[in-house]
Amino acid sequence: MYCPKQFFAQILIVVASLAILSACGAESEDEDIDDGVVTVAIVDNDFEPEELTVEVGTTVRWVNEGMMMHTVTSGPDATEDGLFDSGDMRNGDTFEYTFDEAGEFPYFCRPHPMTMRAMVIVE
Ligand SMILES: [Cu+2]
Repeated sequence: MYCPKQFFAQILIVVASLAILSACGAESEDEDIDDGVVTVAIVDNDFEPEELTVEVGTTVRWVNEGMMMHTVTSGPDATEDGLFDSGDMRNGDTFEYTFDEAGEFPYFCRPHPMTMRAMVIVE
């Protein structure tokens, strides 16, 4: 027998399930690798991961997840070499750089040069 109330309840369940599924889908966009872009997290006070190996042509995206201000500044031994510099990054800010040549690319954070040093290795 056709029961409109039951039919309506089933529609509600389907709609609710779709809403839950799409919410999960949105969360999973924050993966480490997304469209060939590799993400490095900046926290207080560290780069995660500190050493990252990527292929030539990869874009690395740094995301400041910390509450303090940080920078992504290229150079060995916390000495700027001028290849890249994010400028001041506050919580939620991002910076991207595409590595078009193989090599080792050390970088650091200008406000925290003693503790925040990391490296991108491009192969
Ligand atoms: Cu810092």
